[in-house]
Amino acid sequence: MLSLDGQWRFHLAPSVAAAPAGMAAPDFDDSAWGLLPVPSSWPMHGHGRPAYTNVRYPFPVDPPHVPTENPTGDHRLAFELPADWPAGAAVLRLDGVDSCFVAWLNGHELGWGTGSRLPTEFDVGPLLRAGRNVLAVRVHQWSAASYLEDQDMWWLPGIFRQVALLARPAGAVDDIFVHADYDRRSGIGTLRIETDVPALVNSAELGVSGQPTGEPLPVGPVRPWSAEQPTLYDVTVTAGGERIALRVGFRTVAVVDGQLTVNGVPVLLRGVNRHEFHPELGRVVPAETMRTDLLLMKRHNINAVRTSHYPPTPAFLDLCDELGLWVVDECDLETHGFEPLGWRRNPSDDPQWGEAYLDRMRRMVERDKNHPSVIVWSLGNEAGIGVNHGLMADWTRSRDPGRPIHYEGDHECRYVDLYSRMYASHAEVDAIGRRAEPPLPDATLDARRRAMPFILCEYAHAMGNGPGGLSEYQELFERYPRCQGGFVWEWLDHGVRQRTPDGREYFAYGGDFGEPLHDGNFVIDGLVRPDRTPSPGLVELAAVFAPVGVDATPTGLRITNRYAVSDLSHLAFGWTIEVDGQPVAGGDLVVPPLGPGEAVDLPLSAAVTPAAMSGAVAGECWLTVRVVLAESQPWAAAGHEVAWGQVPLGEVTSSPQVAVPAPPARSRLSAGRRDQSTAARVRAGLLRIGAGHFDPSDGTLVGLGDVAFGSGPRLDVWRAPIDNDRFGAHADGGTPMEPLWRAIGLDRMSHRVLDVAPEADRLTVRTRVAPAATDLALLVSYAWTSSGAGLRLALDVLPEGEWPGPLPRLGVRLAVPAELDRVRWFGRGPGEAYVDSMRAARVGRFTATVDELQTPYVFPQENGHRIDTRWLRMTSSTGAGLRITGRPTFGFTARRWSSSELDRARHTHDLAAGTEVVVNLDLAQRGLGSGSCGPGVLPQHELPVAPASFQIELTALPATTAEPGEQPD
Ligand code: IPT
Repeated sequence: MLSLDGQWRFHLAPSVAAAPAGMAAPDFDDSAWGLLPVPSSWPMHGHGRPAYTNVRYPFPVDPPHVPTENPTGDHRLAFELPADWPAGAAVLRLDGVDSCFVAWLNGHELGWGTGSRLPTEFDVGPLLRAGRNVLAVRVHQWSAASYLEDQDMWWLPGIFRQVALLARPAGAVDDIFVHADYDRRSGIGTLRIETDVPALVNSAELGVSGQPTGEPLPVGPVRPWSAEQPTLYDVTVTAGGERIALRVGFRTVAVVDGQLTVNGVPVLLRGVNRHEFHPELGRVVPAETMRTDLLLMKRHNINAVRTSHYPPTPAFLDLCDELGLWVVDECDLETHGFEPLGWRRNPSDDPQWGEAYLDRMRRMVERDKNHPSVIVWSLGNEAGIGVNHGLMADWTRSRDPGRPIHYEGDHECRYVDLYSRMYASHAEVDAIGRRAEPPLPDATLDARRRAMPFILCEYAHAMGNGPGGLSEYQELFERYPRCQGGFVWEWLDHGVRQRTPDGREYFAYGGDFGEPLHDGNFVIDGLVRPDRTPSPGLVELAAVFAPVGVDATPTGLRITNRYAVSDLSHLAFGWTIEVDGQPVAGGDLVVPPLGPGEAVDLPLSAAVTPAAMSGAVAGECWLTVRVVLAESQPWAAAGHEVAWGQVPLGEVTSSPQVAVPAPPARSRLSAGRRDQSTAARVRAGLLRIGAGHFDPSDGTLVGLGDVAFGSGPRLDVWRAPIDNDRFGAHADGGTPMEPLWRAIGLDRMSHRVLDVAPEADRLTVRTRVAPAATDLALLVSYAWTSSGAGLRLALDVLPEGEWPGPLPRLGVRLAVPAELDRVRWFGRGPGEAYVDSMRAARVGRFTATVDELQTPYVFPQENGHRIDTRWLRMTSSTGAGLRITGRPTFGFTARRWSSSELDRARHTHDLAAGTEVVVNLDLAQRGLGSGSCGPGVLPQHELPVAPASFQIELTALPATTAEPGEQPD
């Protein structure tokens, strides 16, 4: 093989007519052309610009015609044929060219190709010359084939996968098809290798020596291939002087009794949809990035990939074979842009397009059939339904009966073997799990579909902050044998790395390149950022997908093995007990080597009761069990955490009482007045309760001990809308929240002071909080009392009027000096968590800076919320600051900008630190849901407008006040 990747000469013309004549001639003078790397997406190298649309075609829908303005990229490469290149047949292979090309070698036209994510091969042997050869490739951005490639991604033309020359010895194999079945009862594998010419099979590992291809060879017992244990055997096939190295995995895929099984065992797909994208290179994904993607997936308990919505770079499937992932390999086919037109003239049902559909399916199956990781063929995505899908399915079934066929758009499951849906709500999945979905009109089709396994080929749209509701889906997948999991949409944010003129980096999305038609940040909907930084959504997914359950029971804990084939012997279990977030005891946990699906209940020993805990710390006591790899795996080192769980052990009260921090020694505001009683009085224009000072005109807290508030705690119901608030709930027909909230005016509430009523040791402030132009209101009462060193706030909220929808949040907002940027808390963490996305947040004691609390979503929105906080300290470098104690808990965000600034920002660089830290203390926030494409927030995670009460305590911390059990800052 000779790789032809490298620097090529390149010229871009705005149309076919404007492209240079004669450029295919070997002696054409291309010296004035620039250089372009191949493979590449040319708009990523300054030639034209990327453009993003989701569903809509960026050109008039007039199949098969495309615009006259058709960017045409001419590529030329002069290469030396190595002196020892064998004479005879040779093949030129282009693994991916978007979208249509013509190729010439030494001035001879080789032919043309379409099918951007599919290989094209040309016989070139007789055209090769000793020494210098010239390859010319003319690529058109648009072609009739573009109608079949309307996937939700950037439009990026170019030769974006490798180009190679392959010598083909006489008598060598042109086609090879490995069938490697596994019989679970006997443990025997059957290897049958089909070749187009006679050839010999060898494998030292399998004890096969010089057997002819074509015959079934019983081997073994063998270790079967699975995503959990991806055993591969080296096999060679020899013919025509050529030896072909294969890596063979034995596995048998079958639908048995309404379940998708591999090697006789039902599989649960814990999957993601993966597009191929790189923030600088576009459609070119370097090998290291591909590996990074897969390692991240494995480390986050993902066991399956749908190659949405086209076959991936071939090397990706080698890695899936090696590292172990179940793959749904999807054909390069989508005609979604016909949907807004009522599917009029959709190619899927037009026989003129039949051969084009078949060609795509054939090329995918023939390319990828020897990968054990590929367990399902998918006919494509969002192309409506039509006779051409039938052609694809029929051909595939006859060519490869060993894999079931998937296509979500086939709602009646006429052509497919699996029932698949996208973005079905939890309630719908529940009905499908019970095989109780609404019937199809045709009874035969209905019976057939009802007997099929069910998967969600897309669910839990990971756009921006979210998705919420993952654990509720997983419960359904685990409850119903018919529900075999699914694929979260999607793996990656397709943001394009850019810099502002002053050098600040950000990621661009639709519209940022001046596209007249675009779909904005809908292309930013992944579990990892464009640079592959995991989002909180991915961390949540890892916890939800954990292959080992660690759950509290009334008497202890239950360990559940959720693997399909592995026992637990590759894992180590450790436990820790923490009181008020401080470790007091720990050790190893002995867990029997449970088989797949087995569980064991472990009672807690008397040694871990709160009474038995001693030490300086009192408070909440938690047992945490961590499950880690006992030994290194190819995808993670020993000690990597695969699961964890917590058991609440109650309160430790036997220890000495925690000392309440003393009031500030030298308080700027209260100097000289500490001997006075805590009764409320007006002094120097301020109203004082204990250590707190209030503005008598509106009852706002202006200072507490040494802490001066930029603004005191005040009711707040607004959050910078998340994408799931902004877009319509697609599957449950719900309305998007953001327009409703803005119409009501939640982003512009005004606070009218009704009453400021100081009493002995108490200040009651009543306000009416309401937006302009409506008669809706929240009547708020703030009752402030002294708690000695600090202040207690009891907040009561009473709604007035008919509120049409839920609130984004309910709590108070305050602003503290910018230097109080060191944050420590006891509650759930370490990462952000919301009521419907908190499986990954454990109860513990955590530290972060204000800057570290932010999640820089590519499209700025509410983020960074910490839930179930018991106490929170915000201190400066001296250790002085503020402690907030929940009664019992609260959620918080702390950031250097306001929610309004966050709301207005369109890119991360729009946010600039101000002179304060804005802190929100929430009684509750509405859940995240998945409404940007799919069901909204589940009812139990909504935040309806209702009477509410909320209590917290604020204490000023003098410098170097430490939490019990800790060293001072
Ligand atoms: C679904 C598409 O299949 C997927 O490619 C992506 O566009 C996703 O939506 C949105 O991000 S189709 C939609 C109509 C449910």
